[in-house]
Amino acid sequence: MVDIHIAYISVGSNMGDRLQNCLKGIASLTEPDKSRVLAQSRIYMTEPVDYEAQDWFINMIVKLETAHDPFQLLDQIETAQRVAGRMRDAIRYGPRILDLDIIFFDDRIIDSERLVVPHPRMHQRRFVLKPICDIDPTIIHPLLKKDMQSLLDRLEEDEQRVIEYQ
Ligand code: PH2
Ligand code: MG
Ligand code: MG
Repeated sequence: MVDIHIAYISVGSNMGDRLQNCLKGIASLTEPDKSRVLAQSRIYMTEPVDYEAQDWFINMIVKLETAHDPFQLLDQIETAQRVAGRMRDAIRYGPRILDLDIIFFDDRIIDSERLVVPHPRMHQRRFVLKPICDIDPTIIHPLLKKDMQSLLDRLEEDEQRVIEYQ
C-alpha cells in the first residue's frame, strides 16, 4: 500500500485571466491514481498583501489527496507555474500568473531550504484563512496549535479585503 497524504494548497493569480490560471493550475496537480481534489473552497477576489502596488488577486484553497511526498508535489507545482508562463518573480510578493503554495502537508513540519511547511505566513493572511475555513475551520495548525477559525478571528477587521467572486 502506498502512503496517502492530505495537502492544502493555496492557489492565486493576479495577472492575465486570473480565474482560468487558477483552475488550470489546480487541474495540473491532479493525476489518475496519484492525486485528486477532495474539496475546493469558494473563490475570492483579494486585496494584495505585503506588496500593495499591484492588482487584486483571485485566491482559493484546494484540499488534495496525494500519493506524492512533499518534494515531489513541489516539483509538480514548480512545473505548473512554469507552464502557466511564470518567470522568475521580478518583485518579492509581486504580480504572478500562478502561485501554488503548500499550506499544510498532513501535520508535517518541514523546514528546508526549498520548502517550509506549514507555510510561514499563512496565519497572517486572510486570503488563505478565509478559504481554508470554507473547507474545514477546525484544522489545527501543527506549530501554533490553533484552529483555522481562531486564526482568522485574530486578524484585524478592516485589513486585507476579501470578497467572494461571483
Ligand atoms: N501572494 C503573494 C503576495 N500577496 N496577496 C494576495 N491578496 N493574494 C496572494 O496570493 C498574494 C498576495 C505572494 O505569493
Ligand atoms: Mg509561492
Ligand atoms: Mg505565495
